Amino acid sequence: MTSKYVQLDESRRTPSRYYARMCSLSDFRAKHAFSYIEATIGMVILGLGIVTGLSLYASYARGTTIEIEEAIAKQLCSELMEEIMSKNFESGAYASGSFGRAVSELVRADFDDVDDYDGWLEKPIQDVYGNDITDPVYEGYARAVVVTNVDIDNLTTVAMDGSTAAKLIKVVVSKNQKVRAVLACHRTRYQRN
Ligand SMILES: [Ca+2]
Repeated sequence: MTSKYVQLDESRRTPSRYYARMCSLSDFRAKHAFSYIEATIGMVILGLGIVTGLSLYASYARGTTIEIEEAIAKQLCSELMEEIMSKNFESGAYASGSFGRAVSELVRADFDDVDDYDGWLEKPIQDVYGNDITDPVYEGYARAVVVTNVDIDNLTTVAMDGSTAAKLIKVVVSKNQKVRAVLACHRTRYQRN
């Protein structure tokens, strides 16, 4: 009985062990092969993720920089426009319809009417007295002004000097030669009913 039992057991166990060992080796190879593929795919995905992430971050940083520059430019636009709008429509010392600076109006502090600012270019940014502003926040910025006579009945139509009671004032602020803000306002000689 014992002998028979052993034979039966060996005949059944030996193939099983062999099969088990063969399966383990096969599984080992399969698992390792799969791991290499997974690792390769993982590295590719990780690499793509890093590249995409860096690209998105660069776009975000660039967008943030432009937004900051635009905010500063809008502030510079508003300040200069307020100054211009506080001046007279035209100089009382000259005939109605006269346009541009008088010979004596050499510096900004001398400007007394809105068209004195026509062709004004400021780089670096200056205060109202013509002093350069050295704050590094404003480094690289420039302000330019264009004043145009426009038809008072059609404010988009350019008019001849002396023929109209309306002027278009445009302030442009750029940073390193790139326009970051534009502000346009109209000024009339009088308030129409
Ligand atoms: Ca003037």
